[in-house]
Amino acid sequence: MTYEQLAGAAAAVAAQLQGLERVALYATPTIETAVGVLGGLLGGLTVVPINPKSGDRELQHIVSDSAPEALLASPSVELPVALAVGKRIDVDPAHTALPGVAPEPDPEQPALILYTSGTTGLPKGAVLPRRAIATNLDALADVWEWTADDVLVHGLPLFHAHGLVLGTLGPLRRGGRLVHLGRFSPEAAANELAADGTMLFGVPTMYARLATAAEQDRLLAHALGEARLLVSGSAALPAREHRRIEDATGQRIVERYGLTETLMNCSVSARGDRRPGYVGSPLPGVDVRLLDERGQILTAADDETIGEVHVRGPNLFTGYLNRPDATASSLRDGWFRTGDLAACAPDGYIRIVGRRETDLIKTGGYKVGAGEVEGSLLEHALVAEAAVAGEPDDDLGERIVAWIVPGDGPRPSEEELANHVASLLAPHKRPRAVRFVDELPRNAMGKVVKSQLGSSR
Ligand code: MCA
Ligand code: AMP
Repeated sequence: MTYEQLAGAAAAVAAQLQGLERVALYATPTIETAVGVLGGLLGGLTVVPINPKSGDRELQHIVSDSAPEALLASPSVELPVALAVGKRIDVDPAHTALPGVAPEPDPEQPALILYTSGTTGLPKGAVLPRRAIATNLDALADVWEWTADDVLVHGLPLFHAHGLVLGTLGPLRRGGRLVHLGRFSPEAAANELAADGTMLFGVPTMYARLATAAEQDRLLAHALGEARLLVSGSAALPAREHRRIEDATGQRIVERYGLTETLMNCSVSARGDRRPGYVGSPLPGVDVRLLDERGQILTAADDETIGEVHVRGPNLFTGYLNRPDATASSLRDGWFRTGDLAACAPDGYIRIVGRRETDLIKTGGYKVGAGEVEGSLLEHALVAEAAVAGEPDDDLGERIVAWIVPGDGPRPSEEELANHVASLLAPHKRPRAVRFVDELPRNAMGKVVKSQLGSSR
């Protein structure tokens, strides 16, 4: 779509949303999602993007928690029953209305509510105000020298910050172009970069697959090598993949670090030193500090002393929807506690080394709470006890593994349990391996000791 067509189609959506405050968006990887989110934001509403592959439990939770007054969806999609939100509004890119010049709402007004997993329970809705999105995109433009001349290429899902905020609102804020692949594949990404793409956004799993493809295909490697910027984020990019991409393409990946709640905190700049394992320096306007176990601010920038990353700045969310408890424990005196552990190098570069919570798993760049997967496994009639943890995986970074004590009756198959989770939650939350055990290792309090799961039988 041209900017003129997009403005007309978004105005048509905004016109249908008049008088509403909060709208859900069935965020398929299609142009309708871009038009829908833009229409909502143009109309001054809060948009709640929904993973179209969500299972029933997630849909019920998101709908009851965020209480949207309407749902934006492409006219061609058949919606799941659990998404029976009052009013359905079709997003048709061919519709057009005269773009109005509504005044920009208050910068503190919520623009997006993005659902993100925690260690226990169902995902929490992070409320992102307009100023967080605007300032963060401008800070990224600054460090990446991102302009209207850039053509961004990616195949990220459009219901998370990476694909939607950075990957969709990002190019629009610059007045540049976006080519969404619909579905990621190394070949599709390389074809677009070989055409006129200048930047690629991806999660480490995508770069691992690109590295394998580039090692086998010189033309594909050349296309990656010619890009202005290859940017990785959402999970740690292993140094190995960084080097494989460099060896095959001559191009070094730029890594950046963020969270749904904070958007982007740190990045290597376009002209910066692209060292494997480092996510660069804090973005302009963003304060980052590391705290040790006693809560003392670390002063050593020795690249060795490890502390928890705390972040402050205009990029922060305002809190979790309907969860004052969770907001209060993560956001104190303007600082957000990320739960990530890092060291700081003498030149200010941050190196993320791990996470405080072992119950959070990053798989393919998706954050998944172990508790959420355990809860859905326990809903299966043939499961007596369940424990879930992440294990290293060359492709996904971490894979979800479930330890199951079967109940009375036949033992369920691995596939049956994976499908069960995939139907209640989203398919990316399904266990990739299931291990049946007689009992789970527990401490004196009865709590499962996850570090001993590997040795349980
Ligand atoms: C497989 N499938 C199933 C089942 N098994 N469907 C139903 N039931 C099952 N049992 C389907 C899947 O839905 C998928 O469909 C296809 O089969 C392949 O599944 P899978 O192997 O899981 O997918 P994949 O090919 O491994 O996906 C890898 C990926 C993906 C493309 C890298 O993980 C991905 O898109 N990751 C991006 C995550 C992301 O954007 N995170 C940002 C969070 P289909 O292929 O059609 O889906 S924001 C964030 O982290 C912060 C802010 C930041 O810093 O960015
Ligand atoms: P999410 O909750 O899905 O927004 O995921 C945020 C988490 O992704 C952060 O807390 C980090 O653990 C992880 N993350 C994002 N980018 C990076 C990165 N470049 N390196 C390491 N971890 C990252």
